[in-house]
Amino acid sequence: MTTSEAEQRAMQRALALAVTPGVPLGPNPRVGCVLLAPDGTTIAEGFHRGAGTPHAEAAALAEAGDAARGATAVVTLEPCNHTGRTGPCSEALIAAGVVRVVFAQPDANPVAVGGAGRLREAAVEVVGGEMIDEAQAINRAWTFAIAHRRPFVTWKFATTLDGRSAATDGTSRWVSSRAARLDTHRLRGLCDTMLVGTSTVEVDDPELTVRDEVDEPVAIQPLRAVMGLRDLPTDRRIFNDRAESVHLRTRDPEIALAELHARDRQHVFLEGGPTLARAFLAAGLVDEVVTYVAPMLLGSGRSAVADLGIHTITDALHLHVTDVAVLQGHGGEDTNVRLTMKPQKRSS
Ligand code: AOF
Ligand code: ZN
Repeated sequence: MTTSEAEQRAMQRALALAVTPGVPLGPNPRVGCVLLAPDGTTIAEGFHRGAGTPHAEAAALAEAGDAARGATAVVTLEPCNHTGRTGPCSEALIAAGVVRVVFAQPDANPVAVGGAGRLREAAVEVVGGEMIDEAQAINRAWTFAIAHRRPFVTWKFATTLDGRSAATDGTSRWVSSRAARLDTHRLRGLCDTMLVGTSTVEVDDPELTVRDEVDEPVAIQPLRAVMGLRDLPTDRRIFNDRAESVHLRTRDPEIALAELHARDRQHVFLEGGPTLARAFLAAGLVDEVVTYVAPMLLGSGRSAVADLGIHTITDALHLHVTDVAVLQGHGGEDTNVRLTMKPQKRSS
């Protein structure tokens, strides 16, 4: 079944509504909805404002009132079919007299699944998959976490030109420039979990909060998770009251991610040291790598990742570059480069 030009325009609008600034990045998906009259004009719009608030469809229906009868609902995610924090949107659309639903991304969430089927049962016309790529990109981590039953993992590190993340005396401030550090905070803010190992907490004592240009913590902070078996002193900065923190008593990346998934976490920002990085890489649990390269040489010192047991070049772990950004230095600081990469899955 095809969609009309008015429906395609409405989907563009619904995608824009979904990413309205201020809407939290999780744990719920960001969703937009536009209700169209039979002549293609807009009756009402809605978007989801975060867990516990009405779904996008419900928000649009509330605005439309009786005008929803005979309407087409254009929505970025397949309407849900469950009673969770709110009621099922499939039933709300049927009750309101909506006759046609165009959605982008199917909902694979096991608790919500089945909306399209329920609507069809009630003789509502349903078209799925319209602008699906754009819709999935909006909720990349949410979509990934449902498909893989674990959070998406971004491993971030800063390095010198010769692949060192700290000098031999352990000092690592300041490998990257201020512009690169600010950029890191922006990326931290796009995740819902910061993850490091116990040794990073012992040695570097990072606060792991997201801070703005004037070094003030932003309003919504990711969970700060530390993994490892060792006990930690409670006076470490990671345990201060500026954000939530949790100690995951395991060294196993898979178990750590399972625990975070159980807490509804969908995007982990891995900022641990070389040992933790190796554990995640060896387990095939790194989905994205973000690297800040500083024009600096050390010649010795700690590598960004511990020994991967690779002894010949043909065994190298390859990454595919998806983005390159130049972070211009200010006030005498040099330019840094940010590489975003995807690890290539190994056949063996
Ligand atoms: C949303 N907003 O606009 C739509 C959602 O936490 P609950 O009980 O409200 O349910 C969340 C699930 O509902 C979500 O994971 C997704 O599968 C479905 N649709 N959720 O938060 C929306 N349309
Ligand atoms: Zn819903």
